[in-house]
Amino acid sequence: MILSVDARPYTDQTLGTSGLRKPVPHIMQPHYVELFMQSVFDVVDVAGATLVLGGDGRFFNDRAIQTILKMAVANRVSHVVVGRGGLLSTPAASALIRARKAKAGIILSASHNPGGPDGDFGIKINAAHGGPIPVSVSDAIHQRSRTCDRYQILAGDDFSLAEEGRRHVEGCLVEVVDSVRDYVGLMETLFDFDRIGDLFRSGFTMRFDAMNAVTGPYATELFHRRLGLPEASLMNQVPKPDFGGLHPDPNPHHAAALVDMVAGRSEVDFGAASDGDGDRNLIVGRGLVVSPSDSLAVIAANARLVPGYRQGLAGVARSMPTSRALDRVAASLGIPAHVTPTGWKYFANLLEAGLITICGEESAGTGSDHVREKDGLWAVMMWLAILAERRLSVADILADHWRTYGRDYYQRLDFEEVDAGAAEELMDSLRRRLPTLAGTRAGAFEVVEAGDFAYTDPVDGSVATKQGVQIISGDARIIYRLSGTGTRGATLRVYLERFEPSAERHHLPTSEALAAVRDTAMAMAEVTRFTGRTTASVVS
Ligand code: VG1
Ligand code: CO
Repeated sequence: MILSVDARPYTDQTLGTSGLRKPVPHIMQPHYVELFMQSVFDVVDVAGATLVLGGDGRFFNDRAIQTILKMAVANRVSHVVVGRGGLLSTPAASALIRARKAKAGIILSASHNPGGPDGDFGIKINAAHGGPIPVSVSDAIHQRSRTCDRYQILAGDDFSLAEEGRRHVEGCLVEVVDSVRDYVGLMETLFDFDRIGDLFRSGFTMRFDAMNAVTGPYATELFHRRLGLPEASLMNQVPKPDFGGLHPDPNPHHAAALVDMVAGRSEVDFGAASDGDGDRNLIVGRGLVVSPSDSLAVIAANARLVPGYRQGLAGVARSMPTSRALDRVAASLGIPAHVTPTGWKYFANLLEAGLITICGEESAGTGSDHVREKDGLWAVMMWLAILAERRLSVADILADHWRTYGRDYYQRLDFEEVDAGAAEELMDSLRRRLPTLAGTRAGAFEVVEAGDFAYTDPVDGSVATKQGVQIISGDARIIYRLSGTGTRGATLRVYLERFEPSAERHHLPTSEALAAVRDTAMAMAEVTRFTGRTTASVVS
């Protein structure tokens, strides 16, 4: 039986950089998920459509997925493809949307944010191309949610998601699929598994940290069962609703155990980790953590060594705050390098139009045209494939890269949970001073260009403004922007970058190489005066 339920609309269902994201107690308010999903179903017009549904297994994943399934049936969706146990990584969901020609995908995740009853929950909506919906659609969903006061839902028992299978309910086919199989099949089309297996057989050692999140089952199948990595080389590979208390953000701060083992004590050759929903990656070598911006540049420079990319790259793209290391590779390959605002939706358009093959962000998201999302395990596979071909250490691959292109020292400072009003004031104050900043000097830093990043999408013509304040001084660059994924107060991100052409100066600790840029960045925006902070909460 289909019920029609009346409820009072919520007015705060805005979609940020990556969908709806809220603290768990907030999202568990009566009818909150239901009204949001009804708005999605109304805007996307799902009657008769195929949908893909799954999540990263965090607290409330199991409840939300039942609600959404029952609402999908009530809204006359004709086919729902759902991951077994309610699990799907973000890149696996993207692949399934494309393979099944679904109209949309619903991914239950707050990505790299902590989980558990006091953590965060999120709902990401993807389009038929497999990537995040464009801003025009997320705006329409938010608009609809402001007045949506009734939703349709199937009354009855929960669906069993424990085993693969198909069930028809009220004209809707609910199909539970293996969450991993299709994804690993896709990896097989891109990589030479035997060559990577040879690398492991040669004595090369690795640790992969799934951070108790969704990539555990994927990593077990891919690295252990298919490529022969010993199971003991996998860490935290069983998904847990609270991520075992870990914060599943693969950066040196939150993946400290892995970083200490590989980069600190040099106990293994290669370490990698991914985030809550499996779209980010961290790459670590003996004695060093690879900066995500460098990782992107190395992957692009070496892509032709990998079977899936033998024919070369159509173009590449990075988000504006990502370091310019990628641009140097593109210039040397003679291919276009696009610069987009933060968030994968912009890349999705470029990928869809065939303008780029590989793209990435400084926040440890890297991906290619095999899906329309960033893909953590794909990035790890790219590194393994490159290491298998070149048989150099991670440190030597980087040193060689920097010798060829120069080194872009890079660091991101996150000031988390600062007062939202104060953060806005800081940005407003900077924006007001932009016209007068060019030509000013702060120590060695002479401002050549100062602006607020705006982007016109070459594919759909949409315009995004106020995407981050960028201050450029020849070889150095400072960027300020506010996070669109935080759920408590505001998070100010300050990005620091300096190009160093000379190989003799490629071995400085990053914080030392960027000390002067950091001091300038703190002073120019008066970070301490506005936020009360002298140091960042997280440095990555
Ligand atoms: C952050 C990152 C951004 C990334 C986004 C979604 O956004 O900086 O690069 O695309 O998270 O990642 P923000 O607005 O907080 O800086 V995830 O792994 O949600 O899917
Ligand atoms: Co993520």
